Amino acid sequence: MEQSLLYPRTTETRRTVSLDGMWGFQFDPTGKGVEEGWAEKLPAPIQMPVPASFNDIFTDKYSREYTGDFWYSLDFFVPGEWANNEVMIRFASVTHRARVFVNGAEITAHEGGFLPFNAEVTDIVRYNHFNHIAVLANNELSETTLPAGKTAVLANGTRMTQPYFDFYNYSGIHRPVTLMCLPKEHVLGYTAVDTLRTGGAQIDYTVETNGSHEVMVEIMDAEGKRITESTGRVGKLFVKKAHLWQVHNAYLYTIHIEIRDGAHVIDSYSERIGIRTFEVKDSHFLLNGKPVYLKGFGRHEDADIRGKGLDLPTLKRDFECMKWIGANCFRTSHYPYAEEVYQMADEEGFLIIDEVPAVGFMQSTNNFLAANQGTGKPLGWFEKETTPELLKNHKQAITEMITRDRNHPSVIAWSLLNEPQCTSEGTEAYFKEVFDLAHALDPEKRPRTYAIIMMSLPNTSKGWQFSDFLSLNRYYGWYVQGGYQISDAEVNFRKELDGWQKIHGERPMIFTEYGADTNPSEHKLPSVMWSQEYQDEYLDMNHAVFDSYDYIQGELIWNFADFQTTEGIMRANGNKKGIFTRQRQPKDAAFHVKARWDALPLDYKGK
Ligand code: GCB
Repeated sequence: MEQSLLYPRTTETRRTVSLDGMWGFQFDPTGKGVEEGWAEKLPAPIQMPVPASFNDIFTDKYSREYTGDFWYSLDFFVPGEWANNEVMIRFASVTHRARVFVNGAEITAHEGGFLPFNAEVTDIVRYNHFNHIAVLANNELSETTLPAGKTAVLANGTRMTQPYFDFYNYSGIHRPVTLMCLPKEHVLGYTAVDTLRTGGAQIDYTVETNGSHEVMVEIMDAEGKRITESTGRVGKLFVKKAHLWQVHNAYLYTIHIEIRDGAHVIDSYSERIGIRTFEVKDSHFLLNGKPVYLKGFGRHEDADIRGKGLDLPTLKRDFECMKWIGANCFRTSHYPYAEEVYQMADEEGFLIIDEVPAVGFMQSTNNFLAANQGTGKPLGWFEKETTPELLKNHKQAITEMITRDRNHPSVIAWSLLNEPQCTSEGTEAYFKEVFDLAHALDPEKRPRTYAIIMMSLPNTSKGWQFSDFLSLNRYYGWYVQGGYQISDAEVNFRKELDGWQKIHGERPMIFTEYGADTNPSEHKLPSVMWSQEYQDEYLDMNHAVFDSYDYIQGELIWNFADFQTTEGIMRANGNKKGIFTRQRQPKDAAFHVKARWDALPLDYKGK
């Protein structure tokens, strides 16, 4: 049976209690916790907020950079009236892996730091009593983890994370923890696929339950009025004169699912859904059959103090900034984000390219600067002894991401890797497996893509044929021929695009990254790299290039906001390519980009 990844909701038949708040916390550098009984009682715990990354809470460097095992613990109460139901504890994410113990017994384990999992505790908890939960988490990276990296050991014996990617390895319980009580027979999941028909929309649905009682499905309009219903685990619903979900005009219906025994409701679950279609056709993206040009950003879950911990005020501010600047799309670079992000995008009418944490798939200390990429020299990332294990973890992450996110109208595409090394022989076999899996798992068959690294060209990259649309990360005028050489950068950029133009076929192309590091306090006339003036010039050059190729159908700037990275000579306390600062205030370029995006029609280059 698949693990239910439904969002936790209280309904007529379901109860939820938030376990967010202050938990006990302790590092376990020698990994002796299990043996020494820490699952029952943590020695000298300090307090740690959940959800949050632990890193930037600390004032000492050892704790901030800590790499290895660490524990969280909490006493929680289970109501007596919940006996005879199914009781679960749901973690929306623990980075990067977790083992969960309740009242001393190990209940479950989960690999991967950006997707949810449940610990079923029905037979372990004491009802009408306090119970004890302990989570043994670990934040180490390897070449089989998503994301990939390694752990170095300093001469003094301290472990240190070395990510193969360009964001800080924030760690902890990053998203909400929920205690849930479900009826023993309950809904595990559902799918709903829309087709536009004369006079309305058809919704083909499936419902999965863990029992055999009858299933009923209803659709309610935004006022809560029931407009259509059906019975059965598989069926069709028809919504007359359907109010379609559109960019920045997001009409939402509610799907209501019940398991019934005659008049008795065994389980009920409701969720807001949008009716829309999305497809790639003739080098265009079509939303409800009409062309859309994608404008927006690659983003990160990243903010002061809380790191990658879910923070609703920051999230809301991000959407306000994205609306203000005229964006309509973002990529969840480089991992699936908190479920609340997708819910907000559903409500606000934003388009999401949903990315699995397959980043750092390259032998390089920072994947943004892989000097030998594109030379045709085999690097062999997909031919290692460890590749089968990596593929297994990759497939698990894809399965969980698509199962979790498949019903969001905002999710228009799956990004299955970011900047993998893709010039060697094993690339095609590996890519085929992950691209086929995404297609098989998604009843809507959303288009699939991956972000192609700089210098990886049509004749050297072996993976691009698998993509339904092409996504390029390009830094002409920044990593390549920056500053006074920008005119040469433009020439070479156009040369590359002329090459892709010959072979892209029906596939549209978008830029999933382009950007220039910019210090928000730097003004310079004439411009120099890192000044606000140069960020504008860099964007102008890139936009002029995009505007001259019809098959380019989208521009996602890197990055929405400045974000934290590992320290080093390439980064001045983080990556500064944000159009907004880390505190979500505009750099000069924000006004520049707003002027362009406000003027571009939604169906730009649609004819
Ligand atoms: C990239 C990576 C992204 C980096 C970015 C940069 O190609 O995909 O994670 O942050 O470049 O700024 O170098």
